[in-house]
Formats: sequence, C-alpha cells, structure tokens
Amino acid sequence: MSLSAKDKSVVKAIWGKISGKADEIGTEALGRMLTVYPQTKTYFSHWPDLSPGSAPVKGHAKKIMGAIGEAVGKTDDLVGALGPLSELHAFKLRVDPANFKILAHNLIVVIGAYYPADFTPEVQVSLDKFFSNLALALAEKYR
Ligand code: HNI
Repeated sequence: MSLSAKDKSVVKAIWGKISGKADEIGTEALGRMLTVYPQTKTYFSHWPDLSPGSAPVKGHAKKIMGAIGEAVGKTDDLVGALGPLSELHAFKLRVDPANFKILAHNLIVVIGAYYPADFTPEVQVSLDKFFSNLALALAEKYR
C-alpha cells in the first residue's frame, strides 16, 4: 500500500521528534531483534559481542538509523533511494528479506515504548505503512 500525503507528514513529524534519540532507539530495537528473534543472530556471527547494547550493536544501529533517516526524507522514491542498500543486502550480505519486517516491528515497538503519548493509532498505522514500504524497497533487488 503506498503512502498517502498524510502518512508521509505523520512519519516525518514523528521522526523529527525521535531523531535526537535515534541511536538509542536503534540500539534498543536491534538488541530486541537479536533477543526476541534469535534466528537473526546468524547474520552477525562475526561480531565479537551480540548482546543488547554491545559496541557492535550500537555501531550498527547508528548505520541503520542513518539509512532510515535518509529514507524518511525520500518517501516519494523509496525504491530509488534504497536501491544500493537493497543490492548490498541481496547479493553481498544475503539477508532473507523476511528479516526487514522483523526489524521494522522491533523499531515500532521501541518507538511506542519511548513515546507513548505520541504513539497514537494514527501514528502507528503510518509508521507501519512506511516500514512496509521500506522493507519492500529493500527487497526490490532480490528478484
Ligand atoms: Ni542491514 C549492513 C541498513 C535491516 C543485516 N545494513 C547494513 C548497513 C546499512 C544497513 C546502512 C551498512 C552498509 C555499509 O556498511 O555499507 N539494514 C539496513 C536497513 C535495514 C536493515 C535500513 C532495515 C530497516 N540488515 C537488516 C536486517 C538484517 C541486516 C533485518 C539481518 C537480520 N545489515 C545486515 C548485515 C550487515 C548490514 C549482516 C553488515 C554488518 C556488518 O557489520 O558486517
């Protein structure tokens, strides 16, 4: 489902609000993903420490949140904006795209936990649509 003008503005607004804590939120979400969905750990077996809040988890969270922040600024062309990252995940990293939805779910959970007052059903649905589109765009180069 494509993003409406309203979804785009809701996502930009909530991202603007959370951006000051983006690294912390990303670290928490990545840590939860690795804990709650331990099958995701297989991709990071080369890291010295996969526990929540470890240095590699923090560093990787920063990269992921940076890429998502850029995508928030390019909601009109997520496929174009995420093309190179899709290529990387498809052919070099060989990440099963089902995992994009798992990370998105964890990010939404953490945003809700950090900003309960802002996390209205309206915000949740727009974030959900945004992350679905982002996951689709990241999966684009797989076929
Ligand atoms: Ni992902 C590397 C962005 C989901 C496994 N990933 C990156 C990098 C970015 C990135 C940016 C760094 C690229 C570089 O160094 O050039 N990843 C994203 C985004 C999402 C995502 C925006 C979804 C929202 N990646 C996932 C998921 C997994 C994943 C769900 C696996 C479960 N990514 C990786 C792995 C690497 C990676 C593995 C390489 C990490 C490393 O340290 O070697």
